[in-house]
Amino acid sequence: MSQMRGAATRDLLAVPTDGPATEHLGPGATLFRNFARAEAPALIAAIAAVAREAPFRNMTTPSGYRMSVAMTNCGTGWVTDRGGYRYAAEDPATGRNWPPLPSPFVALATRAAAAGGFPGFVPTGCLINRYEPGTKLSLHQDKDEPDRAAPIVSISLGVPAIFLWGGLRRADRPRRLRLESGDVVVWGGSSRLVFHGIDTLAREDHPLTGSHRFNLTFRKTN
Ligand code: MD3
Ligand code: FE
Repeated sequence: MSQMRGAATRDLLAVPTDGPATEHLGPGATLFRNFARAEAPALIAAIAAVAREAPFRNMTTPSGYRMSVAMTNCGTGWVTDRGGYRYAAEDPATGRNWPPLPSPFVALATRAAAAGGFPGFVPTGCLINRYEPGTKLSLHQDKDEPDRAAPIVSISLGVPAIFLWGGLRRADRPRRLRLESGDVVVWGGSSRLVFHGIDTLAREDHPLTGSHRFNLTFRKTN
């Protein structure tokens, strides 16, 4: 860090890393710590802009449960309700298209995917998850994308969380992995269908997001 920066900026960039910058997690799965750290404030501003057009909401699972994680989308959006899971161009809450995917973030996701061994990844949608203290995401597989050869690129922002990273069977005991603001994970290949989730979010304060954690998942939805 030889550049001159203001103290506030330096505090946001110079952060604890309790592990190598790049960690191979499994076949096709790579964690890039702090990969999106510099872009985090812009990503959070973009999330706020999306949420003004397409507010966060707690969707309902096909079996009727209200998800504790609040969600919105840009690009093609992931939706769940009593009718099932699907990707849709329109936000069912407003009947309007989801806001467009900001092109700098498409470029970031493409760059991360290439670093993870998936050159040419062009996401068409981004699901935005918002966690508050006490919320969690139960173990699940992401199976709603038709092109399983395409990876999913995930960016964590704000309060750290424990990612639960299981196997190809629901019963496989998950590993626990701490994901911090700016961390990027690329999930592809034979890791694409692993069961995964997020443990109950602790009550913590983060300088960029307060008590919230956000997660962006960039996906090829067609
Ligand atoms: C591994 N989100 O939106 S991101 C999801 O932090 C989701 O909000 C979590 O699981 C979150 O579906 C985890 C990491 C992630 C995302 C998608 C995956 C890991 C994945 C798809 C396949 C395998
Ligand atoms: Fe998932």
